[in-house]
Amino acid sequence: GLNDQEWQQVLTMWGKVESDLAGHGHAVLMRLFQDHPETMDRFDKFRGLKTPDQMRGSEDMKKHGVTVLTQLGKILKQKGHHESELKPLAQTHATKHRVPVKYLEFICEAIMKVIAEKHSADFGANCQAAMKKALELFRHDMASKYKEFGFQG
Ligand code: BLA
Repeated sequence: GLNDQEWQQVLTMWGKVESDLAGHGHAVLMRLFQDHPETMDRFDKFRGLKTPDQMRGSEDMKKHGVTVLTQLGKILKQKGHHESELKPLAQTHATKHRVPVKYLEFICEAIMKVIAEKHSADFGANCQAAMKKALELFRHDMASKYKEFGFQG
């Protein structure tokens, strides 16, 4: 797990993400779909988006970005005691959206990159390491819940 100082670094940084949740969320999804185009196939609702310009202009993508980062923020704020926030998310992702653990890793990488781009001055090595640990914990716990729902991920 993370120690108090690491959680503090994570949540201080998250405060900066929350200053423009929609902008960060949209950038994360743009980055995810650009680096790993296959992840887009999970989304029926993004089927019509073919070009980066269409993605940039998509209100739907912006909205989903807010959904993603709002839920992730709720989880991070539990500082590891996130069972009740994580379980319903793992359930839909295992049984309905069928999102492989590998894709969770891809989006976590995209989140790290977007924070690094938008907040380079405040995202030093220690803070990066803390955020990476928090996202690894999230993924690890999602993966174990996946198994409880019978999805190998
Ligand atoms: C939907 N994803 C959702 C929802 C939430 C999240 C809260 C709506 C409620 C639900 O269906 O459970 C949350 N999504 C997250 C979080 C992350 C995220 C916390 O990406 C990452 C930190 N979900 C993934 C990944 C993909 C994904 C990596 O985690 C795809 C590559 C897909 N999420 C996905 C899909 C939906 C969804 C397809 C349904 C979207 C819709 O049709 O509205």
